[in-house]
Amino acid sequence: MDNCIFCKIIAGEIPSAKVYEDEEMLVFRDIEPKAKVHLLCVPKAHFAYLSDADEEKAALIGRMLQKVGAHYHEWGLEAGYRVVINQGENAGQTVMHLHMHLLGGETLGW
Ligand code: DGP
Repeated sequence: MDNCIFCKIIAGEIPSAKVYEDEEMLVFRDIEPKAKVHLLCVPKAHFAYLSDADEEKAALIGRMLQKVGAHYHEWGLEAGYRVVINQGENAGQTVMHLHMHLLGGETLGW
């Protein structure tokens, strides 16, 4: 997708601190961390919103969550983590490529 910053990160055109990659997803450090550990988990296929998820995309999101569950202890999240998906203006979504925030590495407030 032209002009999508996460597509550029996925394509390797913009550098990122990757912690995990497989054929359908990438996990890398957020550039503006809101917690000691703040990762972004991104599907390689571009779509903007959680509400765009048809059955196929919902299954992909499920697999992404499964992979997070299999690997979080390697990423400094072993004491627990929060998953956040922002959608739209009121939630503060700034990058229109679906992503999960993984927050942890410390006790999180609300
Ligand atoms: P959201 O507000 O849910 O759309 O979060 C987008 C996040 O993406 C925000 O926490 C900052 C992060 N971000 C934006 N641009 C870049 C970038 O170029 N590299 C990395 N690593 N993170 C970025």
